[in-house]
Amino acid sequence: MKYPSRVITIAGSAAGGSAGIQADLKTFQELDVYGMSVVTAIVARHPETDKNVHPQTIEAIEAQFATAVKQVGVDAVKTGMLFSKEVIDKTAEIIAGSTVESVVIDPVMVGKLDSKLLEDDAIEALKTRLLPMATVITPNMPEASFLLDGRQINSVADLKQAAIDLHQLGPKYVLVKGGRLEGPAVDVLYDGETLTAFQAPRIDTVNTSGAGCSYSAAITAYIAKGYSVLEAVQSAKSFVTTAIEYGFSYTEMVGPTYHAASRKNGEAHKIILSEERV
Ligand code: PXL
Repeated sequence: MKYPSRVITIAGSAAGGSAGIQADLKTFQELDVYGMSVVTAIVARHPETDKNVHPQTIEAIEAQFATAVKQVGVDAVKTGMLFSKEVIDKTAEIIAGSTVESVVIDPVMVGKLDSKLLEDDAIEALKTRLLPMATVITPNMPEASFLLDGRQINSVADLKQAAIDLHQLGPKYVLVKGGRLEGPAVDVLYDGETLTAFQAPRIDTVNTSGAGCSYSAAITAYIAKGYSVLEAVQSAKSFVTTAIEYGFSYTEMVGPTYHAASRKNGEAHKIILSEERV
C-alpha cells in the first residue's frame, strides 16, 4: 500500500471546531492525506474575562514541529493563524531548516467571529520573512488590502491587479480570493506570467466559518498528492464550494462548512477556468 502524503498545519486551535487547526485536519482527512499540527495559539473566549487568544510558547511551537518531522516526516506545510512577529520568525526558521518542498501561506488576520488573529507589528514580518518562502499565498480581499498598504479591492479587475502586485513579495503563486464580491465566487491566481480566474456559483449562506482555512488546507493536500498548483486550486475550490453549500449551524452563531459534504453526496462543483497572459 502506498501511504498517504504527509501534511502539517501551523495554525491556531479554534475551540468551536469550524476553523483553524480543526478545519485543516478535517479537510486533510477528507482528502486522504496524513494530517499533523503545530498549535500556535488557542482561540477560545473565556465567558468571564473575555480573553479570546491564548498564545502558545515559542518552545512549544518548536517542539511540535520537531516531533512531527522526527516521528513522521513532512511533505507539505500550511500556515494559518500565527498571531505574533515572534511566531512568524520562528515559523520561517523551522520551515527553512526543513526539507519541506511545498509551503502554503494563508495570511490569516481577522476571524469571522471578530477575533484579532495577527498583531499589528507582525504584518511586516509576514511580508518579509514568510511570504517569500511560499509556494502559494491565499489572501482574501481584506488581507490583500492590508498587504498592499490599505489599497481598496472592489472588483475582479482589482483582484487581478492585487495578485500581480503581491507576486512582487516573492511567492511563486498568489491566489486572491474574491469571496466578498457580489455575483459568482471568483478567485484569481497569478504565477508571474498568467492570470487564471476560477469561478464557482455564489452560495447564499452565512455559515462559512473556516471556509478560508479549509480552502487553503485543501490546496495543500492536493499539492502534497502531486497535483500542479493550478489543479490543486481548482480541486480545492470545488471541495470548499460543496462544503459551503452544505454549511449549517447548531446555534444562533455563524456555523461551520460541512467538510464531509463532497464525500457523502458524491458531488463536485464544476469550477470554470479562464486564463489571460499578462
Ligand atoms: O477563519 C480564520 C481563523 C483561523 N484560525 C483560527 C480561527 C479563525 C477564525 O475564527 O479561530 C484559529
